[in-house]
Amino acid sequence: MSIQNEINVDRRKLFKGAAVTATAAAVAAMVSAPAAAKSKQSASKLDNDFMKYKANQLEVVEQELVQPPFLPKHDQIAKGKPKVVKVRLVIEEKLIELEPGVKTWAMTFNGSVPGPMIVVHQYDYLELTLVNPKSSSMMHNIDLHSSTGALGAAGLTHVNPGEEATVRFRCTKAGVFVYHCAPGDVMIPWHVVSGMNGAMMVLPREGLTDEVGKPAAYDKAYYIGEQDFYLPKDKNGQYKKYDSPIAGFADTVEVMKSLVPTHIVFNGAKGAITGKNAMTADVGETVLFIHSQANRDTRPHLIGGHGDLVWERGSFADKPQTNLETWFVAGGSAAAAMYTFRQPGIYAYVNHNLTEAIVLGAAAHVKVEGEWDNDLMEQISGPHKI
Ligand SMILES: [Cu+2]
Repeated sequence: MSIQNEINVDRRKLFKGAAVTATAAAVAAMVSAPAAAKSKQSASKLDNDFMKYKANQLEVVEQELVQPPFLPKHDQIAKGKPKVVKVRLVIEEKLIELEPGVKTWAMTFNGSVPGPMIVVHQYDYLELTLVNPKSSSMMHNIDLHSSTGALGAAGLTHVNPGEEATVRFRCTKAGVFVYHCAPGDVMIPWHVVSGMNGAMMVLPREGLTDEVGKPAAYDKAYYIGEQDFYLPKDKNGQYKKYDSPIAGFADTVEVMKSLVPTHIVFNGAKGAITGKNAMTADVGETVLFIHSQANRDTRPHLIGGHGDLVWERGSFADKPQTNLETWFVAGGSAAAAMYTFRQPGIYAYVNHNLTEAIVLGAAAHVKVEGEWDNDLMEQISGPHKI
């Protein structure tokens, strides 16, 4: 047995919870040198042609963020060297209407629930300025799951009302990721379920690829942010109203503890992505749907369509799954699904816990125009008496 193997055997014993004897402690000390070398080696794996450029050598571009379900203008295939992509998120605490007559205090990035989608390419830097206007009533920050570093930048971005902070990080992982406010303790879930979250897409530099590695471009992309809300009710079963976010804090936490949401909606309100605000596509167009849920598991389904390619857990380093009927989004993550529409009509895009979709609000529409294909579906006989 080599020295390295002996060390490994002894490490396993150590981790099995054997009492730490003087001998074991000595072995642990011996282990530290090779372990350090190993970690240095794996860290260096990140080095590549793109990582050699540092932020001060790169072009700086500002990304104009837009309200969901839309994405900011972006190239699917990166051009040239990485860039420093600057974005500005302005916090806004505001009353929003979840359904007619039912208002709640939301905490938002740029005024929308969810916050805007940010799009960069792998190895770009994101330089994010978080602005907390004087008009806010409390401190906020941002934890970006796309970033690398303790607390996902949350520890570097605590901003009190009247303050702003800027953080820059290298986007080393390609995929779709959640970001959210995380000010500490019970404030974390409260801010998150008050709408203070969004998503970011880090595209591979060569763009997306299918299950066999062929390019997989999209004609358009939409961002659906799903949000669970926990609204307190009075003795008569009516939703309570509060003069400020903090006034509803204690009652809301009590409802949150039940883990039973009163509303589960897409883009901040029941029906927000239906009717004149429905997503649109033409037959033959390929659409990328990005779906985030910062707090709770969900399961998107496109009624009458499929997920041709689905990055269910969000990582673009993994091959997409193909032809899924429903896909799973773990709470605290985002997923991407690509579909080429084959038939016209109004498609419902839902959380396929159908109570959550139909009763609580997690449903949207895609209006698709084009020629109907009878070969794919045809009514042979309409409803008539048996
Ligand atoms: Cu916050």
